[in-house]
Amino acid sequence: MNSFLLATVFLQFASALTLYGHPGTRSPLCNWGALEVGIDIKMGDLSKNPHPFGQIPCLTDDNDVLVFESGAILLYFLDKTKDKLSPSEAAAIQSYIVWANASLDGICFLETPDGKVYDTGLKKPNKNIDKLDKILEKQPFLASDQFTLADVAVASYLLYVLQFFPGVDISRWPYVKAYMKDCCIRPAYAKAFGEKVQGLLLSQLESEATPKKLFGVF
Ligand SMILES: N[C@@H](CCC(=O)N[C@@H](CS)C(=O)NCC(=O)O)C(=O)O
Repeated sequence: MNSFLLATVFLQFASALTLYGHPGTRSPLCNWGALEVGIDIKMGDLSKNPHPFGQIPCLTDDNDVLVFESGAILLYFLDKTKDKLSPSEAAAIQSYIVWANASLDGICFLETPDGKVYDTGLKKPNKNIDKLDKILEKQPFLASDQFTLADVAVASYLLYVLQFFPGVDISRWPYVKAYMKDCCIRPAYAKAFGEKVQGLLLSQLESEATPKKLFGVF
């Protein structure tokens, strides 16, 4: 092997992004984001998960970079790909990623004081989701007329609600519901979450019937 080839192989190995995660948790949303923006990641050995609080997802890059919190991982992907975006698009994507984690998470998943998800706030009216519906009445995606990491952040949480609370009635937000379908139908969603999850969610988004409970701990 000549030295150029050796250096190329070394660089590829050195810059490998490793995600510590598991199906049925938040980590597939990071796989979804990586697939959508064309970033290669490999899955790490969970027994070596370096997350400081022992949670998933967690990402490492170049051996000395460690990113935890699903939103921070999406922001890391944004940072690596933002040269293709205008400053206003990048700012909007960043804002929606933080909004998904800081506000939408608490609406979608109601937790006991010890952090166990016991219900979803989408069973009741919500003024922020009303506003989201109004935004999505006017535009197909959140930060641009194209699908972006903003949509990965927001749609993944909305779709997790259907995964963990199947049959929840979201028909009071028709534009949000249509948006969830447009995001769920994407090939990268199926690749990250599995075709079975995608099929069961799409059947909920297309019909009023109560579907089967899916697996997973959130
Ligand atoms: N806000 C964190 C939440 C991470 C989280 O709660 N992860 C769960 C799986 S979805 C977990 O690792 N639970 C096990 C634990 O907390 O020990 C994020 O978005 O990454």
